[in-house]
Amino acid sequence: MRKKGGVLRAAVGAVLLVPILLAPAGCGKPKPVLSVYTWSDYIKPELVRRFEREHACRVVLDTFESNEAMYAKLKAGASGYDLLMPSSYMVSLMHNQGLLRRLDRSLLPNLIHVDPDYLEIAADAEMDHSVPYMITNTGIAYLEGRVKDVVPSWRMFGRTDLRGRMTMFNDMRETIGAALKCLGHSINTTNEAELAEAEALLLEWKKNLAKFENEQYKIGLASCEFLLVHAYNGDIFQVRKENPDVRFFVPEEGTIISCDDLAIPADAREVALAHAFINFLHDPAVAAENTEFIYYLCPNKDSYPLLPVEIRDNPGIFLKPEIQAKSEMIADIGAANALYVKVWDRLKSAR
Ligand code: N2P
Repeated sequence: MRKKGGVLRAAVGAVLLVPILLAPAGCGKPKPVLSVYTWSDYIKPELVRRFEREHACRVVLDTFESNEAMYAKLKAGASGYDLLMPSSYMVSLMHNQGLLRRLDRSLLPNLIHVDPDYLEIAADAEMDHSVPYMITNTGIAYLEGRVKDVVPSWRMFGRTDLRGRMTMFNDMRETIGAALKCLGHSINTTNEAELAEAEALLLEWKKNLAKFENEQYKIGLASCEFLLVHAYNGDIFQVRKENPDVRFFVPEEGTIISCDDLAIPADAREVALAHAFINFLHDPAVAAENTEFIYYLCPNKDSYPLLPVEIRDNPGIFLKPEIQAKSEMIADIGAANALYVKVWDRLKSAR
């Protein structure tokens, strides 16, 4: 129960607090805050600090674990973000719903460095409402000293001897996509028979999995709790720094390639600062430094010559042409998305 006078004390407290909260840390005007909603471990921290110094601002990073989780949070009313990093298929969906702001190209001179080869296949080739940030792909990571007879295939998730020590993504399109690829189908299929085949395969694999999840697998693999995991390429090259026994391959059946884009939500407040951040990230020297740190590829053509040879020669980052030919990007499949949701819901609740 509230004590008598509690409301008054709270009001007086609030009055006293307001000047403290509004007061800048030093003197002068409070710094503007750029609020970025992104994936974890997805930008070199020193670059964020550099941008803050150069633009006399603060950058606050909030993270999401999947495109669907990000979208659900925004749809539930989360506002206050100035910059988002969804994958291209989610950008298309959000753009079609009027959730993104058209970019002001006069504030983005560095876009001349964006790789034209990538733009040829990009959903937003004109960079009207999004700019490509990083190209990623998924694959399988494992501990070389602990997993024998590795074959470079998605079928590794069928290995009963690894039961309870493997994880797959808690990500509908990635995980159903892995099973579809394993079966030789498109990751964007809307054919119900193909989806049913993928569901049956995933039900088998699920018996061998410790869980579906997107973050703990990194530390779980580094600490040997998990022996084999469905993984993002860059995350794993970051983990390898901690445990050199970690190996990564892109399955021979092909994989999912994603491009995560930089996009400004329609209700952003720090619009100029968001443009400045996009422009900063496409400075070739910044793009190369970022890629060298996070091991994801920024599609910035003038940054490629600045990359160290171990990145340029890494087949987990620059895919071999034969694997690339079998790989696909997730597309926005419109109403057919409901078919995937049904498969996913059944799979998640199955015992
Ligand atoms: C970073 C994962 C980013 C890849 N942790 C998502 N496309």
